[in-house]
Amino acid sequence: GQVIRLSDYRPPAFRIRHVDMRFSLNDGHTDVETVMEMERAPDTDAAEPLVLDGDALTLIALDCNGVAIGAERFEATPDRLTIRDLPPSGPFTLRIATRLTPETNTELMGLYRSNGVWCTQCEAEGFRRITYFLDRPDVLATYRVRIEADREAAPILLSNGNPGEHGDLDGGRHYAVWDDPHPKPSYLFALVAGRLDVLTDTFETQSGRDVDLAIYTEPGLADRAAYAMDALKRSMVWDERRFGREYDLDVFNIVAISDFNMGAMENKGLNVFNHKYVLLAPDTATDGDYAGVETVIAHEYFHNWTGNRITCRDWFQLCLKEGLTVYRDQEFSADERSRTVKRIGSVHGLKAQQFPEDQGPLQHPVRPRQYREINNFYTATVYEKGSELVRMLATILGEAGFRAGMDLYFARHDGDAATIEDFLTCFAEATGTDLSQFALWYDQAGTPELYVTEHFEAGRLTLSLRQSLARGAAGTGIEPMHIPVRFGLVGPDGTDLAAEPTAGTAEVEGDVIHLVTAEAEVVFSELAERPRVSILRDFSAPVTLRHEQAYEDRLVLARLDPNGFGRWRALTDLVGEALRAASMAGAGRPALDPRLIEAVVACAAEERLEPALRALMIALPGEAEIARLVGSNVDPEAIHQAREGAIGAVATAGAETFRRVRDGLERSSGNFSPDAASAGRRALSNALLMYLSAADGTPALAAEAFRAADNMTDRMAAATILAHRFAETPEASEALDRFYADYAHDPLVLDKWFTLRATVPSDATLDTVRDLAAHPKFSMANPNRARALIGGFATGNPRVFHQKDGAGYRWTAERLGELDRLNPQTAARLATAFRSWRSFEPVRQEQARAALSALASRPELSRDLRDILDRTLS
Ligand code: BAL
Ligand code: ZN
Repeated sequence: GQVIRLSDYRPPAFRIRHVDMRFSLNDGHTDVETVMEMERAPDTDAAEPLVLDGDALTLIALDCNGVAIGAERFEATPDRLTIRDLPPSGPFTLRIATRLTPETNTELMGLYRSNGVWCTQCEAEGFRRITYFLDRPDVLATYRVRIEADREAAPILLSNGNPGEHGDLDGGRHYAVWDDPHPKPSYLFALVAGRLDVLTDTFETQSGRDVDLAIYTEPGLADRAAYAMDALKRSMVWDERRFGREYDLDVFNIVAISDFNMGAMENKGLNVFNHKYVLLAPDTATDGDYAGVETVIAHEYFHNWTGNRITCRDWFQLCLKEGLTVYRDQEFSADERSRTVKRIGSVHGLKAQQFPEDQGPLQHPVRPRQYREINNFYTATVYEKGSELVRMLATILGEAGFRAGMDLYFARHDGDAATIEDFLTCFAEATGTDLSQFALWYDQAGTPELYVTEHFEAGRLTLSLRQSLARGAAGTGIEPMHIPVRFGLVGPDGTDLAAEPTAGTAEVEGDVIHLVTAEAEVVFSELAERPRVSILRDFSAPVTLRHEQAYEDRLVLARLDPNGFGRWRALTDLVGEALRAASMAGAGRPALDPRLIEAVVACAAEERLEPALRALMIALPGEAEIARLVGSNVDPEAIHQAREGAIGAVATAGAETFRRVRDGLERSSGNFSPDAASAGRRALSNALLMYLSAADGTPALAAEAFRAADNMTDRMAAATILAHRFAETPEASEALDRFYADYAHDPLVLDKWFTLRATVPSDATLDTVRDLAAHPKFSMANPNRARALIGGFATGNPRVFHQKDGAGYRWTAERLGELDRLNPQTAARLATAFRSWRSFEPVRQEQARAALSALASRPELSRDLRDILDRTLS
């Protein structure tokens, strides 16, 4: 495939001011007429032909200013339309007619049908599957869209912007017109038509404008959108209060769709969602699902300003909207729920997803410099690390400085297609800060290591900090960066000392050390006793911390660091290191230090910690996380045994405490509430249930919990314990059968059942996943179902996926080959499960290489999957 480079960026040679579209939707085909008001960009060659993007298109008609363009003046292929001899100056109108077959569009890009509903996905390059266009984000136009369809088949007709006229047509058909007054790039175009139910509400903006809100679902499901609607209204309030951003249309519509490649899409005024991120009921959705809906609803809404009003100049700037919008949704969740718990979750996700990406063959900078397939850059690096960079800006500039920079960004770039340089310039100007070194974070790939040592003598504490960055697969720079290091000096009573630095080579502002050189020191004097150093609080920079700290100090911090994040980190790092050592030592039960076990157990009972935080403190690092800590020559079987041994040890030591704490927790009694505090109690209760079941060694407790469950969180937790820890017991089979019987009609719950079965860490699971792939309810064409089975297995079952004989790899690779023929984007995404293959021991490495090579040798692979495989194998 062709490599697209940032350094080759050129502004478009033509402008499109306004787009008028007519869609005639029919069973089996859709006719599209697009009328574009265009002109040449100033200073471009008057003889330059117009080259429009297409993808699998059929041209039906083409004219300019109302006159058909002769065949000698244009050339149309499925993926390009070249037109010569257009007017050398001044405006002109181009009309293009295309005919589409959304019914056969299994890629789910462009216009397709999901359960009979017509819908679109245009980001990044799907609009070119609807009409020939300058399908690039720096071409902004206003749109007017007229949709015609059979009234029975599609009573609801939606597009971007505000509703215009609508009415009946002959033959049982009707039409609706939509006007979007805000110039937008084509990737934000959307159309939805079909039989849909709706949940409506209203919102009054801070300036007193009324907005009609609507969430559309498949028939009979609108009541499951209530929490999403609540989250939407809270998001609208939050963006006004926190960033002064008000909504700007008369309507805000959301549609929940069954077949969707992404989580959701921020199309202007018409967000289209994977129904997984809209539909909730206590009986079908877990607390994690509720939190996910809140996050995604907020994220897409926040894009209205960070993404839509200000969009990206080109796709290399993707983090400009995604990193910033993730930061905004994380802050929203932190404000709405528990800041500490939210931060731990985000950091956990960053380390699980982004760190392996940054340290493996798919490494790329937050702002990539080149790509072959942009769909493959909707990554944890662009999103999650991108968000961390915005968070560091906020830490470096302080709350007021950050807000001033954001205000300037909104004021200056509203209506623009902007770059990272534009963004950073606003913060630099608003605060008088030189951010040129900070900008390296966007261009240098990899996870910096932060080394910290301490020296204490005669009341004087010296902290020595050093940063280093290894050159990885992306081959980008390794210059020292600006690393904000939040810290605290914890006194013996568990409070922070108010110590000011008295000397050193790094600037310290409040509780932040600004490390801008390769090495620096900070000195604190006249300390009455040696404090415990709590470093990188709140994970103030996305680095790997190498802190040489006495084991005793770490145990103390795990018990009394007043910073909740610091406590969690101290404890889980100690446990992680013990599990890493035990895994590397090979077979045999690990000797977890009894004091560490005691620290874990004590957390469960610590009343002053919110239950959600206690649940996080007592959870042992997962097998994938331990594999990451081991780093090379990884043996997943040894990791599994080590972790199981540690669970057994904690369970035995803690059984009494755990039982007492669990009995004392207020349990839900029919009145389910998804609020954070209630969810936290369920999380703790279920974490304890896992340990109690392990201590008991029988499925009895979990089977009882499964029967008693009155919500999906508890039901799923019990089913997971049964399926994963007591596989092949009658209790486990009974629960799985019951679960299937109760939910076979509910696709979102059925996805959970597929994943639950695919993640059982036992030898029989390969046969299970083979059977599941042939199950009547399995569909490769539905991305959620494919992800539930293939993704669940490949990323959620390390022991069996990485089975030494390579059978797990081969099964996965074969399924990816099948999926690729239907949906390349989803296949490519799932293929990233192989990204860390070189970190495993040699036999598994060879098995993975063989499976990947066999897949890569297929001649008919998509560009998406080929790109991932080439980079993974290189
Ligand atoms: N823009 C793609 C989906 C999202 O990040 O919101
Ligand atoms: Zn986004």
